[in-house]
Amino acid sequence: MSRLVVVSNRVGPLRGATKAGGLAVALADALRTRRGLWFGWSGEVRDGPQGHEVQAQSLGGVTRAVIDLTSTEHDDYYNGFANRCLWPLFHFRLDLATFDRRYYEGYQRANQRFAQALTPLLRDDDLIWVHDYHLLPFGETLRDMGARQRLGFFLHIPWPVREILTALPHHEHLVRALFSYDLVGFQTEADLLRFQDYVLREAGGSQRGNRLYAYGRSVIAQAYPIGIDTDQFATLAASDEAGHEAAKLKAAIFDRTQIVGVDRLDYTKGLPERFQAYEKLLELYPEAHGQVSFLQIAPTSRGEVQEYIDIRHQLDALAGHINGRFAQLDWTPLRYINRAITRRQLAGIYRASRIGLVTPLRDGMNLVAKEYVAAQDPDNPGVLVLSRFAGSAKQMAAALIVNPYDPVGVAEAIETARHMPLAQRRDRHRALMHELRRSDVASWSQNFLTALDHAVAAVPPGVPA
Ligand code: ADQ
Repeated sequence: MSRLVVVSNRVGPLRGATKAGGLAVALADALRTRRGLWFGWSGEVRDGPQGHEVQAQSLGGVTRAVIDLTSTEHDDYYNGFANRCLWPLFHFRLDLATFDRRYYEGYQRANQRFAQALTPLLRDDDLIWVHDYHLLPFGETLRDMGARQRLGFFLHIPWPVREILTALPHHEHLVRALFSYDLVGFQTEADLLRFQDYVLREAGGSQRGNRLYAYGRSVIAQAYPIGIDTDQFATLAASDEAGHEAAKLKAAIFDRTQIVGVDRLDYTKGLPERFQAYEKLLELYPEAHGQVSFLQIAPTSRGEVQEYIDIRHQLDALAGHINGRFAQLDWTPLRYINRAITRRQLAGIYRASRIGLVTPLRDGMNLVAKEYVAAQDPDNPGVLVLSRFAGSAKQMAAALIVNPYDPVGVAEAIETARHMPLAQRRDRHRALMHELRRSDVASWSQNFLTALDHAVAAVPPGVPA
């Protein structure tokens, strides 16, 4: 079996699996099986020559190799092009995207430095798996440096529609760079279709099965919807430790119906719209007053970026407004916690919540929706209210699917969830769990790696360019 090399902007821990999310665990598992190497940014910013050194560390046959970013790289590559340009654009938010040539050049340079640092560590028969929008050109850069190994890429966020993508001054360079990979994976069929649409219509390429031809090269493009560690998470949620967290929460809300939202504080997650839908619920259904309690957990993320500072202020104001308007001496309608919590706490809180609100405006997949379902008690499960714009909505049709831009519709769905009979809750939960077990995170990484194992790099003779 070839050695696996995973490349991602952030490198997960090799130990401490219960603290890390499902993705880090799944990648660490795949790396252990294949005695692999995980390469990327250390998470540290350091100027000066020592930041250029690769720091490597091995544990149980897996090597973790990282480099620091300089402050300029951190500003231009990470905060700049990745998070102020590609992130909003790929989430259909052209209005929030900043186009700055300096950011783009910084992005290219950082990708180059990553490739330079990784090249000496590579072996001829490695299988290289590159992750996410920070590293779109990484494969091309690596090939320019002579790499001939099989190279795969997975995009965790949505692929945008052609009309939005073409607003990016460097769109062609970035798409062309993807053709240096042997296999490109997307979260959903819809993302795949939008990618194909760009290749066929904008790049004048062609298609045969799942192989796309353009720029004189070819690549296999497929959808691989990511999952969670379903059974492991369900076990965690049923554990005594998680039960302890659930009991604490229940003591705080008495026997009110708990509604929960858990997200990174990001404008793609639809948080102001969700708060407004909750306000609408309290406006339309006065009988719900004192009967429901909404807990939103949203730790600050990318806190140096202006658009994230803005959304945080907006949420602070909305939370204050809703509580000011509806709170009673013995009832706080909305509790908003601006902090990260442990996975055990998370599992307990999901399980103690009768309604899970997952209402992003646009999301590659959204793992919170899957975790919420996996954490439920199968005998008395809660109800998931899920945005149609989350990648997970296609696989989770047994949830209550909503349009996050419609506060009345979301309020009505919450009300339906509040009164849903046990038999219906169980049926929906069973259907959702069936799918979550069928496509968990281990099968996601296995499917991708099996396809990459078999991907052929060369363009067969006589195919259209
Ligand atoms: P994210 O945008 O980060 O991921 P999501 O898929 O929901 O979104 O994953 C978030 C993870 O962080 C979950 O495992 C969740 O439990 C955890 N988390 C969130 N808030 C937390 C809190 N307050 N405390 C502790 N943990 C918290 C990107 C894409 C998604 C895609 C994933 C994986 O944007 O669409 O599903 O990658 O591919």
